Amino acid sequence: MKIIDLRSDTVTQPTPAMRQAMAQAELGDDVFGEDPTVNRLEAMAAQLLGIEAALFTASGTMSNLLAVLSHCRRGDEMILGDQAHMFLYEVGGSAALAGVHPHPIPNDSQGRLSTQEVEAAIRPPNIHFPPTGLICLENTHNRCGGAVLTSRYTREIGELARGHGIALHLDGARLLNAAVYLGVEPAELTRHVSSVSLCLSKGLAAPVGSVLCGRADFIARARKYRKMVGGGMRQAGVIAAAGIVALETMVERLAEDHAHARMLAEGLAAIKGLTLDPATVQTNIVIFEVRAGQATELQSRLAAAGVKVSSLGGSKLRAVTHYGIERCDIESALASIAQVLRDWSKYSRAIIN
Ligand code: TLP
Repeated sequence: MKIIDLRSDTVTQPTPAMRQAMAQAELGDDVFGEDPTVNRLEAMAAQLLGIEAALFTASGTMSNLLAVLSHCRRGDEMILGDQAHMFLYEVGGSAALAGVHPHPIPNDSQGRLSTQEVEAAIRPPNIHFPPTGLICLENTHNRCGGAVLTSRYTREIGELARGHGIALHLDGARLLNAAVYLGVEPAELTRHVSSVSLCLSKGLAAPVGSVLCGRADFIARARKYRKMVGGGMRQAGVIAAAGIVALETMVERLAEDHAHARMLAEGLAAIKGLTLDPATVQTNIVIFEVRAGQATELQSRLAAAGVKVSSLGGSKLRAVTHYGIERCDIESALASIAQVLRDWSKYSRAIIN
């Protein structure tokens, strides 16, 4: 049985060109700033995002943590969405390691924060309050089904942050999906932020890594913090080489993942027992619902039928399209999912009767 793995775009395998580039990469000690391949990747990422400097890190989680450490002081507060990856899925690192208190406000279904609510959450000077050190956005928004933030919206929050002298960090793990969806240069989406983290190991298919981009002084601080958290990686060019190939060759093809996600969403919406609105699917993430409390049960039934998805708990499941998933995989996943739901409803009827 062929397994169709839609749990995440993190499961992608490196391309043959990446493996070749990794084997041939010129290397040096990156802690001394002497790895030419890492230096080249950092320069490419900074240029792509129109930002002064970049730092290669082990993961998206590490980039986001370094951003918090470098923008804030211990005891500061950061405003972010209640559905943000940085709030929900990064092991509370901002609180545990940076000493920064999260101040979550609601994300709307498009992954946005309301400007009024952000403004209201900014702390005025008061002996009782932690100072607001950072505001965070996420583009595309993972928990909000891969929703895209536009450059206009990012500018709105950027201007608000700047007006209050507060840094704005963008978790851009899938920023290039947003740029491809909108048909804009990635730099359009980063013009109004102070820093951005971009993952190389999701839809871009590199095996490891993320880049954190920002002003040179910010990146110098982040570099020091990266060493502190054990992220100084020595001959890291061996993995950065795959990141270079990712940026050079894997961006345009994200459109295929988006088309596959749309096709998957339309198919899922037609299956009895599942609900979602396919029109809301913009990029490569599809969130769909089953009856309340049954997501985990459905996830294991689907896995047994060779289709792996993630359960988000309660009624929600997530499927992510990526490099390695073809149109025929979507067709066969849909056929298996429909069969699993038919069998499950027969079985439930049998139990009830
Ligand atoms: N997301 C993973 C899981 O952690 C949930 C996934 O499968 O989607 N920002 C965003 C928006 C992310 O989606 C992720 C990973 C990260 C940051 C963290 O990246 P890594 O896994 O490289 O630490």
